[in-house]
Amino acid sequence: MSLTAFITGATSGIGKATAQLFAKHNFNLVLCGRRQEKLEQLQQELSKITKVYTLQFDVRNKEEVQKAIDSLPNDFKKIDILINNAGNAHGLSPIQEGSLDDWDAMIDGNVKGLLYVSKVIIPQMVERNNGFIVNIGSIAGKEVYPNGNVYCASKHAVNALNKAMRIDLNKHNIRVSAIHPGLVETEFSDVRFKGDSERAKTVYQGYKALQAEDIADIIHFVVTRPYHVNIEDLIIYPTAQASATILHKDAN
Ligand code: NDP
Ligand code: 8X3
Repeated sequence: MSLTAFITGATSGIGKATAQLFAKHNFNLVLCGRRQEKLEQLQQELSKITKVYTLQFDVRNKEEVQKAIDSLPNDFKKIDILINNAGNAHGLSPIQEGSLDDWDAMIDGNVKGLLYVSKVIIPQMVERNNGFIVNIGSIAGKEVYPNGNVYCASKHAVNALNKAMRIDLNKHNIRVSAIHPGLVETEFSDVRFKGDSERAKTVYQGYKALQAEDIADIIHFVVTRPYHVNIEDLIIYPTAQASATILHKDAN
């Protein structure tokens, strides 16, 4: 029987690539995001190859999260794999110049949103004594870089929660892993720079950045190990990147 994967932030980037890859491998999919038209496009594309259900909600709104997950039809209620991927950076400025709205968006989305979704889904995994949670962190959750302040804090929280989940869920036979990418070319920088696509483009110029498909491939590897194998976490860089702050541009 096919496993069901529940992917937050499936409307673009890493989440979308993961949905596309998992569909090819016959996972049933619950795909989540705020942009309804993107969810519909994915539903159309992927329901040709697997069973797909979409849920439109904002992870920052705990009532919406609960209502959306409660509304799942019977065929999709049993979630085998939760991929906590939804998140973004908002802004890149010294802490004394940071915007409170940006800070709220990052703490509420990247940290509290991940918790709200997990809180609704974990009990069924505990009850079944089986399940897998993949948390998408970042190199920003392992290091702090200039002007990254609150985004880095939010991803350090994801790193801590990943460890916390593994400890607390250990006796319930639930696997918990984190993926910590470096620079991945997605809509991430467009969002960080609030639609300034020229500035966003420069982030990925002068070297070959990771692509969303590279990370999807790693996520698929992690969730397809035998059940007794649990990868704690993985850091993945583009070859041109050596740390959060060391990037070799224009090498060729
Ligand atoms: P994208 O901007 O391409 O995708 C972000 C996804 O998250 C979208 O599907 C978006 O959907 C969803 N999302 C954002 N905020 C919310 C919200 N409040 N409620 C529901 N869904 C939300 O970026 P990436 O694919 O790059 O990002 C995915 C994850 O990977 C994030 O957690 C990011 O921090 C992390 N990451 C990214 C890296 C990079 O360099 N790109 C590197 C390391 C980690 P919608 O707008 O439809 O709601
Ligand atoms: C995204 C990668 O380096 O912009 O998490 O923080 S970085």
